[in-house]
Amino acid sequence: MSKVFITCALPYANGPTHLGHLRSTYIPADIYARYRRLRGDDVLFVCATDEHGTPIAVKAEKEGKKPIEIATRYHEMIRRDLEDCDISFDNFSRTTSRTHYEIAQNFFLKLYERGFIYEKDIKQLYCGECERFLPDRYVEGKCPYCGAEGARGDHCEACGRHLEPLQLEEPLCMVCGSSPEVRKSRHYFFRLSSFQDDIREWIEGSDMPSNVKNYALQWLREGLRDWILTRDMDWGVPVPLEGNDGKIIYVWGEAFLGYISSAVEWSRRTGKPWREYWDDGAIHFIGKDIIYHHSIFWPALLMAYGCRTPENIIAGEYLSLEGSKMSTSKNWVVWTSEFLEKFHKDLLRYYLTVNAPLTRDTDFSWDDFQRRVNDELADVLGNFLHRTFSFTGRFFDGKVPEPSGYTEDDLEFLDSIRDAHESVGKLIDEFRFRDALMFIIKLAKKGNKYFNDQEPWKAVKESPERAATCLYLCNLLAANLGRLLEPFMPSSSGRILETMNLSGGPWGFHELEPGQVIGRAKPLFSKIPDEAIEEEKSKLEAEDEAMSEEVTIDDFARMDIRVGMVMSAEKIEGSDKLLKLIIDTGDGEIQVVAGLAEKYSPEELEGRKVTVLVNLKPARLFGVKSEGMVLATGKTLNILDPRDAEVGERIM
Ligand code: B3M
Ligand code: ZN
Repeated sequence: MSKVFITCALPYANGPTHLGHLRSTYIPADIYARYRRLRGDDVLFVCATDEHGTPIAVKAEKEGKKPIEIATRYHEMIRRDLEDCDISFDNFSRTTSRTHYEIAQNFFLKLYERGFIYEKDIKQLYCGECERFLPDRYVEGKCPYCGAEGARGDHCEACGRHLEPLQLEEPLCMVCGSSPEVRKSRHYFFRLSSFQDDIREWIEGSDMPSNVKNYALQWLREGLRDWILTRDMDWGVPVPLEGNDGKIIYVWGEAFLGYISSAVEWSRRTGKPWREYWDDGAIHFIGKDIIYHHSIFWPALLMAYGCRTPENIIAGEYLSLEGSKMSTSKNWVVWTSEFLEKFHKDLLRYYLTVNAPLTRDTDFSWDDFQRRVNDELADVLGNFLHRTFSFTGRFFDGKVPEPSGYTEDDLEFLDSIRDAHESVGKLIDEFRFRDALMFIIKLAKKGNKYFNDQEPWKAVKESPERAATCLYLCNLLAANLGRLLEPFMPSSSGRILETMNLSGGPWGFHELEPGQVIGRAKPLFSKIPDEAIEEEKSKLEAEDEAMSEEVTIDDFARMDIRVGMVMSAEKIEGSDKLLKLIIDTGDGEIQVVAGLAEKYSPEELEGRKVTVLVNLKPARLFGVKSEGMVLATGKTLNILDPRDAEVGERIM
């Protein structure tokens, strides 16, 4: 028996999970963890939500909430999503726990004391309006490489390149929209460059999958540069050194410690030593976008600390949706919770596993999902189990019959049942989850063929002992299928074994006693009707239309644009651009924050008619609620003046 420390990448607590997360990381990790437990290994399987970083802080600012409120909301949703998919974590924590803060700060201090962290003054973007530095996603601008608008301070979505805020052309503050200036600030850097040789040696000597190895070696050839480890922000783990108010540890400088802090929590609860699991080997399951972080940065941090590096890194590639890249901002995704409202979790675990090897990009398509569930789960696996159980019920009084006089065919069939656990186990050991699951389906297919060839419905009248042998072997296969499926589809596995009045057990071939009582056959996998798939497809089509550039009459009609009257106007403290307006819309007043202060004084606007979009989703600007939008020209800021119209009239 060996110990193993298994982790999943920590999901950012800024949104619920979707099928992409499950496919690349959570389902494969869970298959592996369950399998190792069945093998009798001592498994510690942990995760947590990653609750720092600018996406959460920016989202909080937009919603007028505290970052911890956003993080708590999504922590709960993510926890539920993963539980609902039967992901069997031993502990699921948060990087905002007190334990995590302590561990992350101690780690930072130790690296500092050992001389692996040094200080340096660097230039940063600073927003004078908001009086703060603008890290990562607090700025947007034009990408210097591809020219795309809306590139973020850390990343360009259009060309996929990593960016630094200072590289952006025409940068704008994401909070107030003004142009930031460049200022100096003191920061802490990690000496990543000095681990070049050690990391290379470690990668070359490891058994990591080729996608991880090849990426890592390519980056090593390009040469490692030191990493900035701190940010000027208040949302995060504070830098644990004197004189650093307003500085935090960069999210990637502490998130990894979430693996450890989650394990420490588990140790406190169970009294078992997490460190022994780590020292026996850690296996990280991640998505391919963070291979750099896990294969270069994290092991270097561990080396600097003087701790064992991970044993393996398994990186799942991307999942697209109906042929297009998934995008949460465009709602081109299938959310886990929405999926589970309609379909059983095991259908998801099944399809996302058999769809393609983990090391290849693949696509989620509703038609293909339906086809595989209907053809493989219902027609092959479900059918085999159903006919076996109902035949046993009808002709053998619901008890597994006694076999006798094995023929060549019987023996060959028996052999394939006997060898299955070993073959499937070997594939799982190699992280080839798709091949492992397909092996099981093929075995069920073999079961169907055997059943057809033996024709027990005839034999039961002509030579009952042939029928008994056939049904004995079919039940034996059913029992073993039930156990083989446990890592992949734990809930269905449980239902198969329950029907057979069996319980799960260690990984390996299981005998079956004649006389075992088999319960009534219930259909295990039903076919997905076309209508259910059509419904999902039309939901996506609606998104697709919403995404297209053209606006339909209906799109336009959804906008409630009216003639309004400005009842009062005042400046917003701290902003040269914004005014707070109270506008009469004909049926009630709304409050609007408008960027008109550079053109109009409050007095000039009071009592004037304006054109205003009244059903805009409310947002907060400078902490002030805004429920609509006053229409004006882009550069010259001239309001569209409907002086001849009545207040409350709709524009259409
Ligand atoms: N929170 C999620 C991601 O980049 C990130 C992972 C952290 S793992 C230590 O996919
Ligand atoms: Zn600003």
